[in-house]
Parts: sequence; structure tokens; C-alpha cells
Amino acid sequence: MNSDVLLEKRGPVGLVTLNRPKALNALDLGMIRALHPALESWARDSQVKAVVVRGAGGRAFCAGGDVRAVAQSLASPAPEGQEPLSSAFFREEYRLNHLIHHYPKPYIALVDGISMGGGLGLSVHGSHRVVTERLVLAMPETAIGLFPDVGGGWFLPRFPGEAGTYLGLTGVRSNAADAMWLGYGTQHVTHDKLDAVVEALAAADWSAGDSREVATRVLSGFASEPGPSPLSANREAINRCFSKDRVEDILAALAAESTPWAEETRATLARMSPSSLKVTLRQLRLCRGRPYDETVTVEYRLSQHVTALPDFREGIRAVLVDKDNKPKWNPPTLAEVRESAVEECFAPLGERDLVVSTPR
Ligand code: QUE
Repeated sequence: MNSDVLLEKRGPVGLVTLNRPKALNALDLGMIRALHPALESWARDSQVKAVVVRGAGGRAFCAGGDVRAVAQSLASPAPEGQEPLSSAFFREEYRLNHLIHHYPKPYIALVDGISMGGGLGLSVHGSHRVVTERLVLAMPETAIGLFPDVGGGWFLPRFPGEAGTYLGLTGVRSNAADAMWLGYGTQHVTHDKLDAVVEALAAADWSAGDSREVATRVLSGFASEPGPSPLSANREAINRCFSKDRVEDILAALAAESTPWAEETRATLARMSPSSLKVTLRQLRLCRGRPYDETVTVEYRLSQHVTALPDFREGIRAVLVDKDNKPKWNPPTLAEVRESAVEECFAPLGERDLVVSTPR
């Protein structure tokens, strides 16, 4: 039993509480290893009609994967006969995301507070995402020398227009109204109603038809309007600038806009790992429109190659360890990132490739 993940049955509802509030419920390998078998067993359990996932502590749903532990493990070789954390962690995280993606029952994430990186992996693949006014949504991986994983290649291109390209490259935060406009949120419910939502799901009549429809009906009973989306107000400029297939062309298009938003966006991109930006744009273009299962294989390859580059350890140092937020990227400029180095990040791993398929 892993106390970082609380598991309980509330009548017909399998309830998961991510319980590492001091780390903003960031997902580590132990939590993944507790969650996967529990979700599998609830999928087979005919008494369980739906799964609800939430975060403890009131500040975060889940702030990401435990990338800090992965970066630390890269500093010393794994003990003889033991798999390195950098290969086990991403494989098991992506397998968990894949289980959620194809989950046979309603999977309802109550996304209240911070949801970044791995937090999207635990929510975006399910059937329902209830977002609250406290939502802070982001895919901030280019800030730590990584790339938008946990399905970013699958879900970012499915956001309206080029919004996913913009969010994946800049790591910019979205609020609840933005999340509803993106299609990430399926219902907007205020924070104070969440306990009542869980109770209503536990008390619902799940025999009354399709269980996804039952879940939607219950959640809709608590829903309210999130207000206007600031993100959608910039959609035309986002589409103009982020439709380019080279990062340099995106920067040039932003420069030509000459608006405060475009200048701020240019400044944001200038702080991100140049290698990550190039890998990310290529990932998003390559994966656009592909079935999810194929993007998992691409992302696992990327996870293994990109974490071996110097920017990943430097990004973790600057953002999560020393917190100086002054990473020294290597190479330091877009012009110095070789196309061949970007391409190598997509190379197959042979026997170590992660191959998944859709369950029948
Ligand atoms: C980019 C990221 C992550 C991040 C910050 C970034 C990420 C992640 C965390 C995080 C935050 C708080 C914690 C923790 C981890 O921050 O993936 O353990 O307590 O997990 O800019 O990708």
C-alpha cells in the first residue's frame, strides 16, 4: 500500500486521491505502480461503474511527473541488473496513460488547481475532466529541456487551430475558461461543489443506461459558466504565427505582429531550451492526426534521447533544484541546434521500443 495514492470504493465509484500535497501531487514511480493495478482491477470489477481521480491538499491536481528524481538518477549509473529510472519511469507512466486512454468505464478527473505535464497524462486521456476556477493548466516541459510528453503529441494538435503548438512551445498557463475553450475541460464546476459531485456520482443510478451518459448528466447538474477565455481572444494571432513548421519562422512571424502579446510570447520562447523547442515542434507536426498508440512509441523514443541531452539536467537544476530560473542551454541558440541532432531524438530504440496496442 502506497500512502501517496489513496484508493477507496464509495459504492459504485472507485475513488483515487493523489496524496503527495507537499510535492503538489507530482507523480513518482511508486504512485504509478500503485495506480496501474488499482485501475486494472476496477476495470474488471462489475460493482465499479466509474473512477474519480482528484488531488489532495487543495492546491494541485498534479504538478507533473517526478522529473527531478529522473534527473538525479541520470547522475549515477543504475546498480548492476537494475533498470535505470529514466527508462522505467517514462515507460510505466506512458503505460498508465495508455490504460486511462482506453479505459472501459467513465474516468472522471476533478482538476482543481495545478495540472501540468504528468497531471495532464492522468486527466486528458479519460472520459471527463471537471475543471474549477482554481485551474492552472500547462505543458511547461520546454522550460526544463524536455518536450510535451504524456500524450502531448496526441492531444496538443487536437486543440483548436494552433493553440496546442502555442501551449506546447511556450508552456504558457491556461485558466478554466481557456481549458473549456480548448476542449480539455468537459464541465466547469466551482471548487466548493466538488465534494457534492463525488457524493452525487456515488449515489447515481448507474443502471439507467450508458455509464458515460450517466456521468455526463450528473456532472452537468453542477456545471456553471467559466466566463470568457483570454486564450481564445488571441486565437487569430496564434494561428498566424504558430502554423509555421520552423521555430525560427514562428519567431519571425511574432516579430512581424508588433503587439504586446507577440513580444511577450517571443520573450517567453527565448527563455526555453532551443533543442526542446525544435524537438517539440517536430513532435507536434509528426504526431498530428496519428492514432494515440503510435504517438506513445514516438514519445518514449523522445523521452530516452531527450533526457540524455545536457538541457534536461540543466533545466531541472535551474527550475526545480537551485530555482534560479537561469538555465544555461547547450547549444545556447536555435541556430546552433543541428537538424541531425533533432532527428536523432526520434531514432527507434530497437528492443527497448515501447509498443502499445488498443485493447479489444
Ligand atoms: C516543467 C515541468 C515540470 C515542472 C516545472 C516545469 C514538471 C514537474 C514539476 C514539479 C513541480 C512541483 C513539484 C515537483 C515537480 O515542475 O514536470 O515535484 O513539487 O513535475 O517548468 O515539466
